[in-house]
Amino acid sequence: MTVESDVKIDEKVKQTIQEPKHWKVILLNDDYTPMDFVIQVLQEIFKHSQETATNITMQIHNEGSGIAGVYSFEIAEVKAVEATTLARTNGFPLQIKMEEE
Ligand code: TYC
Repeated sequence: MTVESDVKIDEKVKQTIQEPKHWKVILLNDDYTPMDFVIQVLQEIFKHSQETATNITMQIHNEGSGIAGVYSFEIAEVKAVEATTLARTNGFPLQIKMEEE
């Protein structure tokens, strides 16, 4: 004896696509890293103009910290490492942190 049955599969696949999170790269003030070096880092690594790099540097100097840029986690991490490496190579204690937006 054979039993036949038609089974209908009514399946909905739930798919949610998450936008990648944004990460702030934040530079912290210290007493030893020269202003010109911070301006150079903001221009070379974070692609700021001379003017915005100078403004951000002054903000860090006066208020304690400032945002260098906002990126995906991977890009933020690479830029933070590049900036830290450049600072250490030059003997400066510049501190950089990342924060989720
Ligand atoms: N405070 C430093 C000085 O007077 C300048 C400075 C700016 C250092 C920004 C770090 O992230 C920084 N030379």
